[in-house]
Amino acid sequence: MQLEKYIIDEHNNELIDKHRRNLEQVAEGINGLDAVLKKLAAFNIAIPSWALGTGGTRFGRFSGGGEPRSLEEKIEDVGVIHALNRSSNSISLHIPWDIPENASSIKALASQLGLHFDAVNSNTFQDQPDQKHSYKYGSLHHVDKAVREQAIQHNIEVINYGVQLGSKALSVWLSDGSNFPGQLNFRKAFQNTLESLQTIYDALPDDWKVWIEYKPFEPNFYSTTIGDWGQSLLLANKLGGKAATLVDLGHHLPNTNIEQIVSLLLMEGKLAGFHFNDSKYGDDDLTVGSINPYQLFLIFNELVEGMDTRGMNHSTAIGWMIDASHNVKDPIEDLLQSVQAIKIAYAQALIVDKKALTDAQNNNDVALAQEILQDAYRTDVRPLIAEASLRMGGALNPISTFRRLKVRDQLIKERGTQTVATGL
Ligand code: AOS
Ligand code: ZN
Ligand code: ZN
Ligand code: ZN
Repeated sequence: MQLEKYIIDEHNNELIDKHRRNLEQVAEGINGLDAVLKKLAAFNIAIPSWALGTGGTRFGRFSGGGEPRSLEEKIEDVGVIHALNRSSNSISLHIPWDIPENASSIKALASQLGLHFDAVNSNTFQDQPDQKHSYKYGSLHHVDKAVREQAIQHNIEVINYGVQLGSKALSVWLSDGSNFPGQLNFRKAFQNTLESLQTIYDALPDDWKVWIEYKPFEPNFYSTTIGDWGQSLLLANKLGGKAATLVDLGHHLPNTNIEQIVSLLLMEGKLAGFHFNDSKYGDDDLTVGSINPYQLFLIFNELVEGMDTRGMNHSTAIGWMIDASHNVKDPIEDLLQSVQAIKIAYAQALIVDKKALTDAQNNNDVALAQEILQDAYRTDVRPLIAEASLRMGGALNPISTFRRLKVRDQLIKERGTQTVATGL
């Protein structure tokens, strides 16, 4: 299924008068409005292929109907999202949940929908039916070299798929760790991981990156071999310039100051990018901005300040991805909400009065510094997001348009009600 632009325009026409009034109101208080709108229009966030089915919690799968049954249909769904919000022009594949067997036709389908392929993800946290060695006790860190070799080969295979599709990065998330004290020699586990990653690193094409994700716990509950940003950064520094640290927002212990981590990784040139989501307890993978939108804003505030200081292009310098999904929402609506939340936080960060904030910091005027940040955070920037979308040919209100056009009903008609997509 493909959404035609004229159908989106029709719905926009019903909303346009109200939109113009709202925009006028907020525009008044914003310096350099046009520059802000241009940045918002250029901003895109990759959609994870595994979020398009109603997977969500790992403990049960409940079909919502009309879910993608193949990689082609996942790409079509991202096409729908992108047609609506004009901010989701890429998809991130997870191998072997996705097998791009016929790369050239997959690539052609994507580019016909204005999409390209973001980072490819490897999977050495599950055993596949045909594999020789088990990952029960880990993969790249495993005590047995044969298991490490198998996991290395899988990562190289993922790179090869990615090359055919035009991806430029490999994301590695390891579930490697231990459940009980004494189970592992931490140092040897780390060294094995480094050695394995080095072999994968050496197989990267010149213009590729490897992004190293960290996570404090789950599925292992005593130690994780790449457990925090320090361990990821240590690996990335040892590997070299093509390696960097990927920050998944849900991969922190409660109340961790993620914005500070982001600021320092950026300073070091080692921030690979993000897996955006939100959480209340752990790696909940909830819709971005659903629990703590202020934290998201504070992260974007560091990003904008840090990127501007380093002269980085906001939209292309790092990887912007979502890693969220749940089974009580329509996955497309859920992803549309996540992208909107990210764009709202980004817009709020763009309108922070940077000069005034720097002055307040230099004068130790703590109250004023807070006022400046919260002034931006409490601005309703939604008309700016809507305007940027409109200018790019998208919907003023992507979710209402999705509902209005009864997209899910059409997908159910096409694909049926009992569809459970592959993935976690
Ligand atoms: C797992 O917790 C990580 O967030 C990974 O990014 C993983 O590959 C992804 O969530 C798919 O399960
Ligand atoms: Zn993740
Ligand atoms: Zn995760
Ligand atoms: Zn997560």
